[in-house]
Amino acid sequence: MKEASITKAYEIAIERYQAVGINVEEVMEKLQKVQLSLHCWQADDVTGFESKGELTGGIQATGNYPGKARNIDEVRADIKKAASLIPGNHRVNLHEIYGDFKGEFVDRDQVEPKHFDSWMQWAKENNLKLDFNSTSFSHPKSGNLSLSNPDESIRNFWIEHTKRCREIAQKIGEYQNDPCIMNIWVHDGSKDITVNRMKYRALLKDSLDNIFEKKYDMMKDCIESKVFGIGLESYTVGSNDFYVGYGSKNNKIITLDTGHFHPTESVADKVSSLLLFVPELMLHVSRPVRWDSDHVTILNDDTLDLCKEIVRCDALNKVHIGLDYFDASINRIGAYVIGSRATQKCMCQALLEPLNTLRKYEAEDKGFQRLALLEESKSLPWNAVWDMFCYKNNVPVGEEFIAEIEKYETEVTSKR
Ligand code: RNT
Ligand code: ZN
Repeated sequence: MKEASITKAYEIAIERYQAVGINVEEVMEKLQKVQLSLHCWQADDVTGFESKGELTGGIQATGNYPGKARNIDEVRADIKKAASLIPGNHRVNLHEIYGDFKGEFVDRDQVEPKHFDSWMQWAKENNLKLDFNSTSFSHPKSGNLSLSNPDESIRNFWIEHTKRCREIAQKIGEYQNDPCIMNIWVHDGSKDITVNRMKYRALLKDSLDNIFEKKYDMMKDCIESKVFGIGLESYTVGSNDFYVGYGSKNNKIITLDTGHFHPTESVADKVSSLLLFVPELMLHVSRPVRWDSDHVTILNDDTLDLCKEIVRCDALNKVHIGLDYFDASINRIGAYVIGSRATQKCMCQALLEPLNTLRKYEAEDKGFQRLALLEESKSLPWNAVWDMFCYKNNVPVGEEFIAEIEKYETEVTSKR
């Protein structure tokens, strides 16, 4: 797109927003600071480098679009390509199974910080920060229960794994001089009715208490709940109530995955409640279609409402924004870029909301005026601000990134 038309539209947008009390330059600065944590697992359908076995744990990547990353170099190259089409400076979210194991089998209870040395160097070279996740799925000991397994040897195996992951996250945080956000999600659950709901939850609680005994200063713990997994439909040990209870009692970050709630539940509405009781939030921005299908995030009401709530709660510094979807049916790098840019577009709109005026109307009980301005702000020229943001960040403006991805597909991924 031509610079002149981007600038012209931007100047008009500045005027329109000024009229409703918004300083667009300030919004641009705030948007620049919003970091996304790009989920490494979109590059290879949650396979990782530990083994090429089946994906288990009640999650599924459907589709077999050609060009999936097959090794660490390809995952890194694909993430770099995606990042080059996303404005701003971002983070990469690693799972333990993405360690640099150099062809050796390293079991989950044997993993060490050294397996992530090359990731730390790579991230530094590319001006990216890293986040981390322990991995309970796709392992012979995964079964239906990991941290809540009544079999002590299996439970201890996963406790050891998670403790090691926390140490790795701490080392990453120290190296990058920025806390590494470490998420714990375990798939534990039951396909059919269980008569032991309390027992497994008590075991999970004990395991977590044990895992969190050691205190670290350069990593932050988050805990992620879920409604159900495939093949684990009747009961989820780590339910929302379980983790909200655990997190508020133990001051842990709650991870909200937008695909992990009942379809009519508003994840946006949870932000304000949780932030009164837990220190921070982590998001896994996704798109559930009928179930936790992990479709590519798009600009829709759910994502928009979520971003608006973060801004309305003045919580940009308390919410870590990660993405979590794995679509294997379309170009995988394209999927990264669509979802990331969609999230940023929502954040851009959220930051442009004429909040002071809306709040003034609300204080004065002017319901019509509040609704009218909410409606009008939907069609204010936010896209001109977004285009300028992309332009200033030297990434393609608008649909221009499609051609870039096609080129990468022709030159790189189609040859895999
Ligand atoms: C699964 C959870 C979890 C995973 C990743 C791979 O339902 O959302 O966050 O998607 O850890
Ligand atoms: Zn998730």
